[in-house]
Amino acid sequence: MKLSTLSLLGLQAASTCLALPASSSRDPAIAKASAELDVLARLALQKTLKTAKGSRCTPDKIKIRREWGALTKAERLDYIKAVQCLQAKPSRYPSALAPGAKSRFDDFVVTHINQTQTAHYTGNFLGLHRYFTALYEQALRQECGYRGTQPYWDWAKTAETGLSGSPIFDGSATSMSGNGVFIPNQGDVVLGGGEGSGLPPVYLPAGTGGGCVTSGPFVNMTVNLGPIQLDVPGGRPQESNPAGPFAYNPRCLRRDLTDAVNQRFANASSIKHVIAQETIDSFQMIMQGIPGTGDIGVHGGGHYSLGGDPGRDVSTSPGDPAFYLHHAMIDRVWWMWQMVDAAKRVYGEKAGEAVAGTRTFLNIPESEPTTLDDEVDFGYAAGPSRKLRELMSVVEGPFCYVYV
Ligand SMILES: *[C@@H]1O[C@H](CO)[C@@H](O)[C@H](O)[C@H]1NC(C)=O
Ligand SMILES: *[C@@H]1O[C@H](CO)[C@@H](O)[C@H](O)[C@H]1NC(C)=O
Ligand SMILES: *[C@@H]1O[C@H](CO)[C@@H](O)[C@H](O)[C@H]1NC(C)=O
Ligand SMILES: [Cu+2]
Repeated sequence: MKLSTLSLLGLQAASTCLALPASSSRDPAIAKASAELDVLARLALQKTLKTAKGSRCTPDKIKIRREWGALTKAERLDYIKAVQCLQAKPSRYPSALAPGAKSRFDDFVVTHINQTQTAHYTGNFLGLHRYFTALYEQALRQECGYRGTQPYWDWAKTAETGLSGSPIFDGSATSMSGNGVFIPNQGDVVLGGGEGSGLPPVYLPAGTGGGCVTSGPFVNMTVNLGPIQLDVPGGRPQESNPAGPFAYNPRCLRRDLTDAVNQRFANASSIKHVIAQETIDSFQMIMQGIPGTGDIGVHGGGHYSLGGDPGRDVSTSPGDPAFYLHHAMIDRVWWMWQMVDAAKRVYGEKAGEAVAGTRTFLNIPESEPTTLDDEVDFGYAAGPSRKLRELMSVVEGPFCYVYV
């Protein structure tokens, strides 16, 4: 595809992807934020294509990641088929190391579980998850014959349509499966606020499901690993499999779609607010939610609006195949933020420019600052190991893609 066609495509995408009616019932602040986001996405695309020109990632090679609803039904089915294929391929983990890993899909869950404390609220959070999502996409392509790209979940869209009304979660054969069976009176999900944390808890409403997923392609899927740190409704303590983090624990996929969480924490204004941050430190903190503020950020907003098991488990969350659509959107928002000031925000070495934070979850226990030379390694799941520096641009290092 030619560069000119591509930029055109970007321009087109921005105007046609306003699938929502510009009706007067739309919240004007949301409508404004939404239009501003479209402009930012278009600018990010144009700037990225300019950088890519003359590099190894030439315009004819560049892959285009799209919003789920922008895929044709046939493309959605291709993606679903590839995920199911990965779930049917044998694990590469030695069973002594991870007895619960039964498939290639599970391999990614294992390595994510193993790195929870060194990959969230850390300096590598964004780069590591970018690589994780790309390697998953690569596994779908190389091991399962998928010819498309990793689609993303635009939370701003589902905040307006409702989750179960969206093509991602409507439970149809071309969705990522819908809600879980409704469990009444579940009670709030209470996050944090543990004794000694010194922080007030966050109360999230439960959703309209809670039980096993009842429809769509993943209705019979088995979640094999976890739970590890599963937040459950009713203010009960987090659930954790006593047999250990890598033990085999087959159970159904649960969902608890929660529009209120999506709308409150991951609407168009929330995304706009994240991208408006000046430093990488505030960008990544506001994205994940600053503990004690009551805000779980767009990252938490996506995870907790999906709900269920493993949706509400920070460790095991890739065990729900919708994880990768969520993290593609996280990656897209990071990319949009980077491209506002690419000279600083991609490789900048000064404080606040491209990387901030340390090697441990909220710096507990205290650790060294993350650097661009830190290694990102996913064990038996996929590789090779890369330096964080290689993961900073979507058109350099191992990557060659853009979002429309
Ligand atoms: C978890 O990570 C450690 C440290 O990198 C590694 O030694 C261990 O083998 C990993 N375990 C699994 C199950 O991946
Ligand atoms: C789920 O399993 C049931 C019972 O085996 C089967 O009838 C149904 O077709 C399966 N659904 C999907 C989407 O695989
Ligand atoms: C949209 O998100 C912002 C920031 O996260 C929040 O303050 C606001 O209340 C949300 N809007 C709605 C309608 O919930
Ligand atoms: Cu993660």
